[in-house]
Amino acid sequence: MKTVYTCFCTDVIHDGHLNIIEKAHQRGKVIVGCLSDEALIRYNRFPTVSQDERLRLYRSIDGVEEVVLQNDMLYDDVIARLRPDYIVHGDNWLQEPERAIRDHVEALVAAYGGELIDVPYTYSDKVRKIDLQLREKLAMPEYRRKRLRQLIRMTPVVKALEAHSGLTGLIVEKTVVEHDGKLDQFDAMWVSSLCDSTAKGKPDIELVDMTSRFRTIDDIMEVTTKPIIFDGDTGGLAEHFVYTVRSLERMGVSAIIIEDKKGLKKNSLFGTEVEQTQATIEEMSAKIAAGKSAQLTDDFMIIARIESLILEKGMEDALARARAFVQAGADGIMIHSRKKDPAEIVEFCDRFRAEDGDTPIVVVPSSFNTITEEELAGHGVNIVIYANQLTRSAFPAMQKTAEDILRYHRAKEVDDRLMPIKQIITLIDEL
Ligand code: SPV
Ligand code: MG
Repeated sequence: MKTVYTCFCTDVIHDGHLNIIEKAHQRGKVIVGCLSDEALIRYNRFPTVSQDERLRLYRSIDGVEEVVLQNDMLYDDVIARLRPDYIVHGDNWLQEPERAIRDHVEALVAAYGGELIDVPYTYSDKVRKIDLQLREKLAMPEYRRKRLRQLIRMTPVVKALEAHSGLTGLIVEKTVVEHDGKLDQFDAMWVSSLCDSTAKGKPDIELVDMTSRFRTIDDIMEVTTKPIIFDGDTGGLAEHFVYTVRSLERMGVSAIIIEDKKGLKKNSLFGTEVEQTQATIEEMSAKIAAGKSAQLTDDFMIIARIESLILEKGMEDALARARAFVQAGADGIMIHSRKKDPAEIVEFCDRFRAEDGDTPIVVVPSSFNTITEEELAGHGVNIVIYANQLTRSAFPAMQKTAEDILRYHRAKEVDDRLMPIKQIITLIDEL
């Protein structure tokens, strides 16, 4: 009896999957692989049901002999173990970026005389609708809100990129790349105060009010499903902060990060070049505690951001604050630095982790940008935020275009570096 292997990464079985099982069954004994959560979130979209539920679901399909867990999006381990005569997959993976995975699998099976079969993908209204329903489910506040905590458990490091509009939200949502044969994508969005303010042409001094910041979140939420980490600046007065927490929680935001500063907040990357006042441990702890007692779900996170290294108050001060803020109820600690050398961040993370193995650590490597996500994770970091890179890449490109149109009195000279009109009008999916 021949063996046929297919790997699923779906939460719902539709006609397309049944067709694949049928085609597989015609050739022999069907073994279905269930892509693990950790691999799935890089390869495809976030699961709406647990790994165990997916295993159970696949086992219940008629014609499936065995279900195994596939821990990597590359099939090396599973193929070495099972040596299936055939591997069957929908032909949608002939397209980029999945094509790299497909070609890798083809080479693996060819090496021992196996065969890869690309089954025509089932494009039907029913399949399209199921796909849309899954997407909508992920966008619902109750699913989106808890997703950050789920991600922290599922993946060694959660990767967030800034978004300040529907369009930048879509970039975070949809960008998938193939690198070294594997696919990768961002996990979450960071609604940066710097980029939200900059997009509105305003300074990053808590001038853009909460109503306006919520409007930005709403624009992003309308077109995305990934979880949102909100940059809450100082959080304002504790009496106001509790309302912010409730609003964000209701909207489906996963976390707010508040920094231990008071008075006129300036952007941290100014460091000590401008006057900035750090809140006392007691003031910040009281705000965290007020926020925690206002929140209604277990999903939402209040993360305390420590500015001691930015304000040159020293490592001991940073660590003392971390301890106190966790004690006050903080669900995570963000440690910030504007040094190019990551040494002080690494030292903080190592020392904090030595005494606290659980509390998530968040870092924003804008200045210390040579250290990799993997290295940061090795020092106990759970969330890496790329806080402003989309804004900083878009602005010079737009400015150069404006200058060149003025210079040449026409737009021909800039056309080569523009997205084609045809592409921009089809960039946004319509329902
Ligand atoms: C932001 O993105 O607004 C931040 C991070 O707060 S930083 O600009 O590095 O202070
Ligand atoms: Mg900010």
